[in-house]
Amino acid sequence: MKVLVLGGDGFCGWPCAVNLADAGHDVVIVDNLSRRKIDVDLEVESLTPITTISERLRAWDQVGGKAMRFVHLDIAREYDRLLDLLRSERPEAVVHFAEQRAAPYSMKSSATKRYTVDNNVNGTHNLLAAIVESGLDVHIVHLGTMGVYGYGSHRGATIPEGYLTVEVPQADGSRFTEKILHPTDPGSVYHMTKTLDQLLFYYYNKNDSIRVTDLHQGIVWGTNTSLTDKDPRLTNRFDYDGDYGTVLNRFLMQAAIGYPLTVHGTGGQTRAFIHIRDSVRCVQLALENPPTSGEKVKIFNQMTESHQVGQLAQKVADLTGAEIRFQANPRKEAIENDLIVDNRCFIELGLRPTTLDDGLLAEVVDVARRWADRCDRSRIPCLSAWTTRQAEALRTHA
Ligand code: NAD
Ligand code: USQ
Repeated sequence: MKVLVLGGDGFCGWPCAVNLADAGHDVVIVDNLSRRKIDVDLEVESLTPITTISERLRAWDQVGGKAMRFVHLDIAREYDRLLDLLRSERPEAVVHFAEQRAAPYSMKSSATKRYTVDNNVNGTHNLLAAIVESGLDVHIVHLGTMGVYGYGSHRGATIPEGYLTVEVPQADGSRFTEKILHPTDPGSVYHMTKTLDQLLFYYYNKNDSIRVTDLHQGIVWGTNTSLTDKDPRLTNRFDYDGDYGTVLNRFLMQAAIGYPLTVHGTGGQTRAFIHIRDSVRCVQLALENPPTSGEKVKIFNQMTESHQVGQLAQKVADLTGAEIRFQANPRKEAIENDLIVDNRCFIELGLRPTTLDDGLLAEVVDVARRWADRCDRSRIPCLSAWTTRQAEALRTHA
């Protein structure tokens, strides 16, 4: 199948592109390399040394991988080029990773809030409008987030895969039932853009019958897959800094370099997780099982397990002997929340979840130890505060 992978130079996109090529698909990576430029602005680098996209593609060729092509294009700002690309490539599917994905980065300043909204909402809308204008029947597989459901109390209810069945009371006392998009409750400007994406998909699916699978993905951990491990030039990025590093990879990296594990607040926050190998597999499963014509947006919860942040820290500490240090929470988020998630769609499609107990935690620690001298410790603290109140708390507890 001909597939455009938007954002295919990023942390989730690169191993996904390689996996799809390996599975025999004809892959074109589309990326504006903005993630690499943000690293330059933030004066930080991936813990693992990553090569340029050209070098990555050369290395992939040399290890015998099915050739992939690269197009440098900004999907949020270059609408005409995006439309031309769709018309010339005529893909059967587009995998859409191309968004600014860090919640802390999105909350740093009004400039990063505006950039995140402009980039993410325009990018998704441009893609939808261009598919309609091209007249092609293209299946979009979009990387959304578990965070669209929010991390308040769900009072023990299981989060369904996108749609909630509700009863609507009528004036005459009767009730009818309806399936609606699960209410959204974003916790950052970044997460808010994903809830807006959801609505864009809903509308274009209803109006133009665009086929969409929206993957509500949890926090991705790990770094490489068996394919990106084939050559050092294929190595995937490993974000550890206070803006882009995500919690479990940060804890594993911190343990590797002897830095106390940075638990925000009480550590009672529960989040959903998925290993990068499963993330890659899920995208392939979603691509190869598209919605039928006229089917409403398919929504899958792309996660394999839920954990409380404090308990994760304890697990990493037990494994490595690391110290845990509780920090003032830079985020405005619930002190504690429950999170029970239905993920049957992928299990039924054949996903066999990789869990924390499968020995891969130690593998990430090994990767981090190997590159420990590339770590800039001054970039580890999370300094992006959600409101002036959190900023004040950070200053007081510094
Ligand atoms: P990333 O920042 O590493 O990769 C995103 C890629 O998209 C980058 O290569 C960037 O240069 C590119 N990009 C951004 N805006 C673009 C634009 N306007 N035009 C072209 N390219 C553009 O992020 P990631 O971790 O790989 O995440 C990919 C997707 O998966 C995101 O949409 C994110 O929201 C979602 N997701 C990520 C995680 C996670 O833990 N990393 C979890 C859930 C969902
Ligand atoms: N946290 C800590 N210590 C740290 C870093 C984070 O306690 O050093 C806490 C945060 O306060 C938060 C939780 O860990 O409660 C998760 O933070 P995170 O940065 O790991 O994840 P998040 O901001 O939610 O974002 C990441 C990705 C995003 C994706 C999302 C999936 O960056 O692209 O959408 O995970 S989810 O969380 O399921 O919404």
